[in-house]
Amino acid sequence: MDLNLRHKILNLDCPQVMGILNVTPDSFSDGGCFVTPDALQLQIEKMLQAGVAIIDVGGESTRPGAQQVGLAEELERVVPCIELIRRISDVPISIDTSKPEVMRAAIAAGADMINDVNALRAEGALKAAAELGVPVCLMHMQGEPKTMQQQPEYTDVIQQVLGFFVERIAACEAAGLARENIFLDPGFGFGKTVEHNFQMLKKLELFHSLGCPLLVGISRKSMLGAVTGKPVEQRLAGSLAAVVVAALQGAQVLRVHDVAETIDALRVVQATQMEER
Ligand code: 7PJ
Repeated sequence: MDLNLRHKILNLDCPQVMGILNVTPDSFSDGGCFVTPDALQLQIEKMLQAGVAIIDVGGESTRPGAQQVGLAEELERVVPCIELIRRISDVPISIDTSKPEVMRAAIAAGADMINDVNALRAEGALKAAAELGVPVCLMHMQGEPKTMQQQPEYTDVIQQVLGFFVERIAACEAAGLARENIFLDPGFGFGKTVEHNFQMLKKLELFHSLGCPLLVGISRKSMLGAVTGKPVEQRLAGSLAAVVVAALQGAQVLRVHDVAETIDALRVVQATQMEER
């Protein structure tokens, strides 16, 4: 299975690494790290050198309790960053946003894909994505970032997330998006308890049933802190273990902070999987 991005074709038969590039002053694990152009460029070069498949640029933190960011400010954060990456590389870029205006500006600046934690539910987002014609990632979230961790509740988290995907895929297809351009992401930590998150990770392969490639973001998340007792800056080993669990169940794209380490871990997984999926 190949994914057609504007700047490259990505082979999804082996797991690919999406590197997180947060240009926000308040992200939970690396907020404020890359706000100067030099620090930003260094981080980009580090990811490129490690062999990142996609760089995910985000200008609005969606961590629990995070404040929303205005349109002008989000544009000001992400557009120069995308332009900077484009000046030095043709690496595929995804834009982590829920705002249709940011989607359009980001694609115009050189991004190749839309990553929306709100699954294109904002007014105008479906239309923008359909017109732009690029691949999209639909992530599941219960509630909204400000309040989503207050009391997450499901009778069956996997079935309910699958039901959400069925509805969003139908909405996307009705709006003119091609199904082969849709990634699904169960949304670890987005309106889920630690138990919900591990139920989803344990049975991740069930999410393949809709025929779309899976994108998984677990890197450094609090579910890992809950079982290791480690603060966010000490969750690399936990993150790698989680990535391996996801990759063994066929997750196609892994969204991570630690690109080089994750690529090593995935190479080891791949060495044990000689036949193709
Ligand atoms: C995710 C995301 C995720 C997708 C964030 C963080 C919080 N996009 N954006 N999946 N998480 N697709 O980086 O931990 O899990 S922001």
